[in-house]
Amino acid sequence: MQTIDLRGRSLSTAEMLAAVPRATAARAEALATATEIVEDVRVRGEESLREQAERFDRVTGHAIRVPREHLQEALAAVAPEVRAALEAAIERVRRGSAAQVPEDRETQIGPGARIVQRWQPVGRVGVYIPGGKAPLASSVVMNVVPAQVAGVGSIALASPPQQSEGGRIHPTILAAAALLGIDEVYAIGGAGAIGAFAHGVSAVGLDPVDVISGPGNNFVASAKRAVAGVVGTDSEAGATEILIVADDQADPRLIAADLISQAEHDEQASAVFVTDAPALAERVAHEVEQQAGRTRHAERVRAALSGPQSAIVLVDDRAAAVAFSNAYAPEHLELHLVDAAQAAASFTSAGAVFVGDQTPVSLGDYMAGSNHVLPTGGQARYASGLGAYTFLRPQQVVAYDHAALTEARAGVAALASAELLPAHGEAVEARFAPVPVTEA
Ligand code: HSO
Ligand code: ZN
Repeated sequence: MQTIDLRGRSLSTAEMLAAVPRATAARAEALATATEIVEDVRVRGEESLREQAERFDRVTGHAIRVPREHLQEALAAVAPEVRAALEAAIERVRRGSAAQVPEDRETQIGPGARIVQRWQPVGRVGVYIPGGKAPLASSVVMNVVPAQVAGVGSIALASPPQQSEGGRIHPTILAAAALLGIDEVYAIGGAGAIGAFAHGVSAVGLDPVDVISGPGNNFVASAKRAVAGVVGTDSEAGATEILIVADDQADPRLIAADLISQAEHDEQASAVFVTDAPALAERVAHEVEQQAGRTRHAERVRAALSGPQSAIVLVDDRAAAVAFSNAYAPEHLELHLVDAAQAAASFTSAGAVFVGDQTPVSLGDYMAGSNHVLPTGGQARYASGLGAYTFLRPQQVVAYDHAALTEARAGVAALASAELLPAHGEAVEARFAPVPVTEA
């Protein structure tokens, strides 16, 4: 890992971001291809999906709509410890997500004038789970549970057909879906799945959804952009990021292990370590070298850690570490600080904050009860992770009686006339006109 020494320098946000630039995906090209794929699915439906399966997944003649028996077979075959872990994760994420459902609130604007702020679940959700480098069964939990907690009545899931599974979806993904009671599952991959969810494919019984969520590569993210305005989508998840802030009391072994844990996802993953303790920085660099050589995906990890998107960053003091972290707005932020619990309040821009050295990101990936679908690429400056609220729409329900309308009558008349929209005023006045006598 490169070391970047920012000590003695006062940098602007732009300069801090330039010091450790994120890996940029080739978005423009992917967007053009993804848009074509989505459009082809809209126009040609099942035929297009089968062609894509042959081309991208090397699978033909598979069941696009997964039969219920396949789900049950996968559930029966899953290792007992994996099943138990999935069940525990579901329970914990369900409890964590319940706090994300706001209470409806009624406001009395005046006597007889009521506004109820209610939170309405969307009707139907499509969850996409990729099949690439790792079969992310935990992502099934992280997407489906908040939708269920929000009260979404209809949830469908799609994941690519696997050549190695005879055209079926990865069995652990199927098992997770079955455990969650999801029985509408489709073996469709990539941008095609996003197009299918957005527009529906009647030949396979797939109705359009209202919101699409779930991780995916550059093409999946681009396809989500291509269907903007047709359906809602969760925020685009790019390559995983971890930023760790530590003081001189921290344990370099744990810091190295956590940096490597997220570098394991992707060559493009960012692992950033920020400290004001130069001796610790050296020990972390050494530990990373040692541990990276021993890990299963050593090559991928090395690529991620040696890229320009990963670095050890030396800063003057805590304030500078806070400034750097808030400017960077990482997907995951770990605080290895003696006063981590109090310090957490200063770190305002991160997808999720992991407090203290007993709270590693990989706990959050599976079992913490928090959600692991989090904003990457600096989106944490303005966006949040996936939660029950992703599937809820705030709506205002307005109810006035005649007396309350009388109170507002003059205001509507004045503003309607000022805006040259007299019919607006007349609509209110109609409530005050004498009832016309109809002749028999
Ligand atoms: N760290 C990933 C999520 C994940 N990790 C799934 C393991 N499985 C992005 O937050
Ligand atoms: Zn992870």
